[in-house]
Amino acid sequence: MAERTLFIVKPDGVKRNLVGDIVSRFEKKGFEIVQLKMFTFTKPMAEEFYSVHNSKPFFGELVSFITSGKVVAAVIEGNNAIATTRLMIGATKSYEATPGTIRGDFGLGITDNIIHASDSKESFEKEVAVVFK
Ligand code: FUP
Repeated sequence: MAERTLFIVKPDGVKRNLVGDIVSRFEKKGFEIVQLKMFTFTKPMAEEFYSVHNSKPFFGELVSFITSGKVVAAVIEGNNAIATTRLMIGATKSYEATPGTIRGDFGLGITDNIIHASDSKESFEKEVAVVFK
């Protein structure tokens, strides 16, 4: 069933010139790119985007990192988009992510883990409203 999700290449991915490789993986997998944009998160946008984590000890670091440089956000569409995209990005801790996934192939960090992707329909709807408003 066609479904939409959102991914964001984080500031570390943009700085390391990984945007093309990452977008290409989703295109080659068969997803349609519905929206695509480069921008820099403001602090209020980042706090809203990550509000589910606002009581966590790493919240300040997370907001500081995501606002530290340009990001590239995409809405993509295809079968089972949310779960399939989560499989493609890999585990949160890049050093534990399976090789073949984006985090598994390109990084070692946790906060700097290259890519974000919505983890549910509710997250997608909330996140897309923040990013593509
Ligand atoms: P994910 O959905 O895989 O991006 O991971 P989470 O929703 O669990 O975490 C959101 C973001 O918080 C992660 F991308 C990285 C960051 N994070 C930390 O900085 N430190 C932690 O201990 C856990 C997560």
